[in-house]
Amino acid sequence: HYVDISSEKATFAMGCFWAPDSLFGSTPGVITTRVGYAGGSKHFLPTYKNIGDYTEAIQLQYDPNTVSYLELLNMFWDHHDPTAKFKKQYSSFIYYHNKEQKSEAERTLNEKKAKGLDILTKIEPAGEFFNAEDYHQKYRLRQHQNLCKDLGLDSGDDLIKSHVAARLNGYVVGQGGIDQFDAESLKLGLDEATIKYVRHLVIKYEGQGLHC
Ligand code: MHO
Repeated sequence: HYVDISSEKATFAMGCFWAPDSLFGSTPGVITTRVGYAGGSKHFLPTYKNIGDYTEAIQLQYDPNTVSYLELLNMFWDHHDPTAKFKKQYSSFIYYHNKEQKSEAERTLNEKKAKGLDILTKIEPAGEFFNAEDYHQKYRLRQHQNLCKDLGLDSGDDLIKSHVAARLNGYVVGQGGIDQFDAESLKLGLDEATIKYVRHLVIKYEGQGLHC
């Protein structure tokens, strides 16, 4: 049956983009994810090897009826250290897509500052987002080439556009947890063998957190 899903974008930079790709990928309401480079100079094409003044970032497409921007912001704050000084590649940014996102981002940042935290996060309008190289898309899922093959996820573009890829990229490192996986594995259209393979990984890594 057809479900009309409205979607919005959110873009965050919170260090190496592999971890947030898994974190958000298995979050209910997140539809697709892509990792790339944001916030740098115009007329420059950033790559991983030649990133210039760009920052590693993640862009989500999400259903605001299932997950709110505020919930995503809370995950942003909770899953990196916004007080740590890094080179620009790994710096903390919120790139807003509209006025509402801007004011919510500012409000949460001011709350942190009011607690005395020296927050280095910058809030900027979302500009052009350059997809990272294929080998960075769904980095954790890609470590299981058998899965990608079975699911027909061959190219970086497949990995960017696929909802199933977004979710599995979280589940293979335990994000989302086993109860959530069991509740949605059939809805994702996974076959029995895939479910068995992924289940084992969710159980193995659940609660271990993310690293880069
Ligand atoms: N420590 C990781 C960071 C990769 S990340 C996509 C590495 O250099 O392999 O910047």
